Amino acid sequence: MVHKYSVILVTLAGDGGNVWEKPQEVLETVAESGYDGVDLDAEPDRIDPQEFNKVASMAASLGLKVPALICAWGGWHAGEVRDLASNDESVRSYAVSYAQKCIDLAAGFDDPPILEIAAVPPASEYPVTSVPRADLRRNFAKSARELAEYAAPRGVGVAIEPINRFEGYAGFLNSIVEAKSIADEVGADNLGVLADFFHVNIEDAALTDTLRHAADKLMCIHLADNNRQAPGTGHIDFLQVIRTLNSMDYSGYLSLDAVPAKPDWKTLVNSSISFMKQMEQMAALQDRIAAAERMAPPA
Ligand SMILES: [Mn+2]
Repeated sequence: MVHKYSVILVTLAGDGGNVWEKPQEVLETVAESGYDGVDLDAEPDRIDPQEFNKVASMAASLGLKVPALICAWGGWHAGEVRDLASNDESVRSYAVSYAQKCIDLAAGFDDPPILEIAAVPPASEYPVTSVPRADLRRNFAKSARELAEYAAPRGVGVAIEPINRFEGYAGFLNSIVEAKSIADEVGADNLGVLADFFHVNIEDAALTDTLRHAADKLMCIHLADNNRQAPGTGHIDFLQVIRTLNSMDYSGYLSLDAVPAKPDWKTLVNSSISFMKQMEQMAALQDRIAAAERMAPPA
């Protein structure tokens, strides 16, 4: 099965691949490497709409879709407090209003991208958050419901990305199991989960079991090896990952989310998709070998 791949462009920005500075070079590199899309930053108040539209149309002219918009959550990603799980209602509703503007941005596309949401505190409280986890869950579920309701008539999907305990709330919404239970509880058709292999590798059980558990709620994948570097450079079994996604008929994107971009952004972009395409070929080869072995030998 042939899967669809994208690159989260903000992951390249700190290592010489800033799409807002050199859109042509970045987008051409991604397109020529064989990707199907690019995930753009969701910063409607910070990125000039003209600049955003220029990059989006340049991507389209190179045959690249925009499957997802990437929000920034938490103090150090966002430079301001955007906390969908906050006990402070004014903080929570500020985060919801930011996400609503991002949904409006998504709705402007012919084929609207998915929006990624997460629970990230203003500052890490590892190893255990001081806010009661039941409060965090209630607050986040409320935000997720509000956003799913806002997004539905605009044709936008919302995907909950669990974040590992060191970056997110330590003890809350670190796992796919918890994200899926919130998506199930809210019960909106346009609300699902996003599996980032770096976070999943830290917090969940076996990766392939986790993908199967997410099942039809799995909207998007963030692609990296366990070391958050190019797939194939760590110890995740990507052949099994591909076999699992094939067995699920997964039709979403795998968006490269390896940070920082090492050894350099172009090598990361190039080598990641060539490795994944080789895994797809090996999975197909396994199937062909099995098919050949089921056939009766020639008389
Ligand atoms: Mn991610």
